Parts: sequence; structure tokens; C-alpha cells
Amino acid sequence: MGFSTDAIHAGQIPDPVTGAVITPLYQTSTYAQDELGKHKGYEYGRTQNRTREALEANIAALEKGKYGIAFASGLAATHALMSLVKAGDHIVISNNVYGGTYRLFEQNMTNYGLEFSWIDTSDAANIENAIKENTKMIFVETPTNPMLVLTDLEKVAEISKKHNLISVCDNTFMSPYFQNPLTFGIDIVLHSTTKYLGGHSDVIGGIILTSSDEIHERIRYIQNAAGGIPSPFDCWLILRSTKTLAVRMKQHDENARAFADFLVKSGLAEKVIYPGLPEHPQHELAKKQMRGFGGMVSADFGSLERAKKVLNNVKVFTLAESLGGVESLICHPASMTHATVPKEEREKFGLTDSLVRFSVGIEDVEDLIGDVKRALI
Ligand code: P1T
Repeated sequence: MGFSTDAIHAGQIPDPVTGAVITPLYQTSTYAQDELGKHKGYEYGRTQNRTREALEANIAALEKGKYGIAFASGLAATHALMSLVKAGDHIVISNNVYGGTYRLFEQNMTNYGLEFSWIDTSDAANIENAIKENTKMIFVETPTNPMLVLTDLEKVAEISKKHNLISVCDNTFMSPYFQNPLTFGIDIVLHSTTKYLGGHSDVIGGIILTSSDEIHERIRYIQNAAGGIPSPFDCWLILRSTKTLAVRMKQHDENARAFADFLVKSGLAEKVIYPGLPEHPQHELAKKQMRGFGGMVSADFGSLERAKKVLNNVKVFTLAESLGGVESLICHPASMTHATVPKEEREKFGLTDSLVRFSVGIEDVEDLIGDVKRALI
């Protein structure tokens, strides 16, 4: 089936009682059992929920995976991944990932005997060189938040298989509409469903996708054992949103291309970063492993004063954390999403105080362009 057909139908079974076309909201914490030791496959809401199962099957289909395991947030999903490693293990990870991922791993997981090597994964040789005796996992975000640096997924899968490691890709920025890491041989895909999958800035969620029976079993176990589950209503909202993922992503992509092009041609920014620009250093890789370039654009305005001028004066863009909603958002990564990354670390990969991140929404693009023009006059 095509992407949109799966998005609208996968995991959706009409309600057996009423025939309701839309998966009902099973807002229940527990289930009546027929007699002792005999139930309908549903015992307790943390363990099983029909709305959550529908969401998991739906996104698994979009990511070409066998299994989906949903969580209360992207970070809850990231945290659940740590049940695949143990004290003394080493993880190789992209140096520029979402600041919250950095904070969780570097400031918390290291307390449990885990070791992380933060490297530039855009060069596969760096990954090979970072692997040690105790390495268990390679974790990449591609494109990265907010520098939009790409990592070659085919190469990561190859290196990972050679060294018997678990490979993970945070695919939040591309959404399954533009990139399917499992098809390149990556073991696990992670999403903050708060972003494009949710799409309307009204829900927090996360999900892990895999085709490995063993990984599924371990993550499913921790979903129940630690209990970081999403509410049935949040699952229902995300399910409603995935139905329109394709049309939204097409518009995000079209708008972001035009917006990045305007920033380059106007000369308003010193540097414009967007994988769809031919001058992006990995434009060719972007064309190879992605089916579009997405809705995220970053730009360096040369000074904090100039960055502030854009951030404070826009009216159509909203100054806020997060991304991937239908409405355009603007953010200052250095003081907002990546504030926990030490200045000297973030500046090594270009995350300066003058960098501004745009989550280009699906409004009329002329209004977005006009907004930034006005802000800078
Ligand atoms: O916010 P949460 O649903 O817990 O997802 C965390 C997360 C994971 N991975 C990526 C690539 C992300 O961008 C995020 C969250 N990011 C933001 C809130 C942000 O504004 O960048």
C-alpha cells in the first residue's frame, strides 16, 4: 500500500461492537475478566490499551517496521532504550542531538555506569574510530537538531552489523514520510511524536519502531515494567494526525524550500542551513536517503543582537520551543532547546549564540517571508 493509504488505514479496525470507523478512545484503566484466569487479552491499562495498540501498528507501518512501542514523550522513549544496555557499556552518539537527549545521557545515564562518545557521525570514519571493546550502541540523529547535519544511514547500519552493535536513529526531523531508517538496515527508529507525527502542537509523545523480535520484547517489557506510557487520549490525537501526515509534510517541505531560498537570496542571514540547498555540504546524501528535505531551517544572523531582532519582532512565527506543528515556530537553540549543552561543546559544531531555528509551518509562505523581512527592517 502507498504511504497515505497506510497512514489512514494501518492499525485501524472498525470497532467490533458498533462498527465505529474511527478507533475509539479506550479511556479505561482496567478490564472486566470473564472468570479467574480467563480474560479477553486485556488486563490493565498500563499493559494493554486498544487505542495505543492502534497507534503503534499505524506508525510501525509508516516506518516499515514490525513493531511500535509508544511512550509518554520522546525522551521517555529515549530513556526506555537504555534498558538495552547495562553498566560498563559504551554508546557512540552524534555530537549534535536534541539538548534534552544530551542532558539525559550525559548528566543522568552516566551515573549508572554508561559511557558516551559524542562525535561527528557525519563522517563514518569517526564512528569506526570511536568503537571500543565495550561499545553496544550507535545512536544518530539525522538531520540533527538544530544544525541539520546528516549521517549516512546505510554506513551506520553496515558498521553496526560488522561490530554486532545496536543502531538507533532519531528520525523526528524527517518523519516517516521523508525517511525510513529501518529500510537502510538500522535496528531502531525513535520519534518524538510531539513533532510532525502529532503535527498540531497539542500533544506530547514518543515511539520506538523496530523489526527485531528480541528488541521488541525488551522494549515492550520496559514499557510495562517502568510504565512510561502515553494516555489513551494522546494516542487517539496522534492517530488522528498521522492520517494527514503526507499532505502536511508536502507543504512543510514546499514552504521550507521557498523560505530557505528567500533567506539565501535576501542576504539577511550570514549562513543558511537547509539540506535542500545545493550548497548544503550533504545535499547529495540528503537526496539519496531522504525523499524530501523537511520543514526545518536554521540560520546564523552573525550576532546575538541581530538574532534577537528576528526572534523578538516576528509576528506570524511564534517564539517557542518545539517544532513540527502546522504553525510556524522560531527558537534560539543556544538559550532554549540546547541550553544544557556547554557553550564550548555546542560552538564546536556551529551552534552559536547567533543561530536561529525556524520550524516552517504550513501557512502561506509569503506571509512567513514577509514576517522575517519586517522583523529585520
Ligand atoms: O519533547 P519530547 O517529546 O520528549 O521529545 C524529545 C526530542 C527527541 N528528539 C528530537 C530530535 C527532538 O527534537 C526532541 C524534542 N525537541 C524539542 C522540544 C525542540 O524544540 O527541539
